[in-house]
Amino acid sequence: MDKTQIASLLKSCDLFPIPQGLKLSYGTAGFRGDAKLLDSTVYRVGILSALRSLKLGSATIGLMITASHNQISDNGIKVSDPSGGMLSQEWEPFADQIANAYSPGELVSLITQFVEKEEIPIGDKNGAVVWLGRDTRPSGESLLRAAEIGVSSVLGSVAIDMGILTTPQLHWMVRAKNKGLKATENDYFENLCTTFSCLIDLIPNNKLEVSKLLVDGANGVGGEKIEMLKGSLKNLDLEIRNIGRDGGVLNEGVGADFVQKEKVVPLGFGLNDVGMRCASFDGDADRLVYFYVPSNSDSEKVELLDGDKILSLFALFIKEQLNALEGKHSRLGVVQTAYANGASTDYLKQLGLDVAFAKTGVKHLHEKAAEYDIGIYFEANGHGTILFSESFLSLLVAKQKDLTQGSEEHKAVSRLVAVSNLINQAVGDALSGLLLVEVILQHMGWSIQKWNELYKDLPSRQIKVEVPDRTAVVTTSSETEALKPLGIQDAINAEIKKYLRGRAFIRPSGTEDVVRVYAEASTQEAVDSLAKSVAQLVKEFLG
Ligand code: G16
Repeated sequence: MDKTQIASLLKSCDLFPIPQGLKLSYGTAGFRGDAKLLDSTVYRVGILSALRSLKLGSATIGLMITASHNQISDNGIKVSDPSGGMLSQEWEPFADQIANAYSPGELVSLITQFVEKEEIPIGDKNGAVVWLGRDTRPSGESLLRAAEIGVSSVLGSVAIDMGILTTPQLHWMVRAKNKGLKATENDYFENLCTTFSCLIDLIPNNKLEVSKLLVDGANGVGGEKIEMLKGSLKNLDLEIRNIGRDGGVLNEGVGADFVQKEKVVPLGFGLNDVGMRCASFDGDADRLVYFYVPSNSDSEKVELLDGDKILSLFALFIKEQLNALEGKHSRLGVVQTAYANGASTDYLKQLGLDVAFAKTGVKHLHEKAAEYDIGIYFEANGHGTILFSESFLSLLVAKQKDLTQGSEEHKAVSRLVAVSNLINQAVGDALSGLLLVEVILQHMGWSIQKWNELYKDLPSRQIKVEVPDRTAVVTTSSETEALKPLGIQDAINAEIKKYLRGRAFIRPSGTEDVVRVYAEASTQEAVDSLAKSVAQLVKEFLG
């Protein structure tokens, strides 16, 4: 790096001193924490994004300011690689190092070493390009400015503010841009409408009365965006609540994380909505869950259709289309995490599917799903999508041209091609996921209740435990057993043994300052008791 570049970094770095005592690590989906403490981190990730772009031939990189499901006072940062997927995990240690470099000298020295090691063509005539997006958090705007300064401190780089977006919109746009496709927000919406309409037209005997879908927007960006899309969607009657306009607070008593963890109605929903099909987004609209208030309900409890059930619905539909294809045997696989309900895994296996497991975090599931011709991945919390390999997609497109229009095989191929265009190929996307669920339900002629009957969830419970240092919990790579603190796993095993179909594990969250406890057992009473005793063990060993 030449002197001018070093001077530029030193100058901008002075604007963003690291708060005393702050120690952050690149977590499940980037850096996250109290927004007031994040200026220096976001500025540094701005620098990293510019370097990443330069390393990859000035390809466009995405930088999203969001803390997704976390409380409104938090914020964070997610980085999209040129493919639209998450930042390559190989760069995470560098992200950790620079985020925690206290002095400007240390920061510049780390960057200099990294630039040399990675042979990053800094100072070349083609500069870096970074697209910035943010969710609706009030802290987003000033953090975005810090990111811009970070990007611009790498000389010749351009930071473009794309405005308020959902995380999956930014990932989609970055992917499209780097593929040389139309990549504006309008293009994103237009693509959703066209492909949704195409799938609706392919529904056999499409004379169904379409019932209203109620959407909980988590008082965040997703509600706003689906409201914009609403008028352009044919065959879909939407009512959107929790858009964040009537004093509702982001993720507070609303949203996918709340509904999935608590299994109760979000604010704005209640006994008047008994039996209605409802969907819930999270704060940056990359997660989706469905729910309904059961008819026998006299409480706030809901019937939850989580990521596992969405995965099962998608798998069933894709499998049905693949079965209609002659010739090549395709590799369809599904990917889950340790949080997947045991009953969903049993169901998927009964369907004859290849079920793989990955660690928590879409970056891990995405990688695994990309190994198949069609890989469907979902976390129970509602984060997931369907990936089509380039080679399999080319084969489908060629088939679509060759086959006789109107034949059953042609329709099946056309549905698969349309799904590959509708569903976000970059990352889990609540908007495109919702549209696909709606098409499939109409295709099957199913109500939400009928969909729910695919299998019955084993009773489960998740608890968050606050401890002084969550990093004291170290798990095996599958995350199902704790290696540290020593002795805790034996104690957990002893508890599990007491329960029929008992299963439980602990892991440190990579987005919140808590240890997560997950438990399953044959009855709700049993699982509540198992989760409680495991949480107690966490407190005893780490408290
Ligand atoms: C992020 C990740 C998800 C992960 C979730 C919870 O979601 O993208 O893959 O499941 O965090 O992670 P953890 O259990 O480590 O806190 P989001 O929607 O918050 O960005």
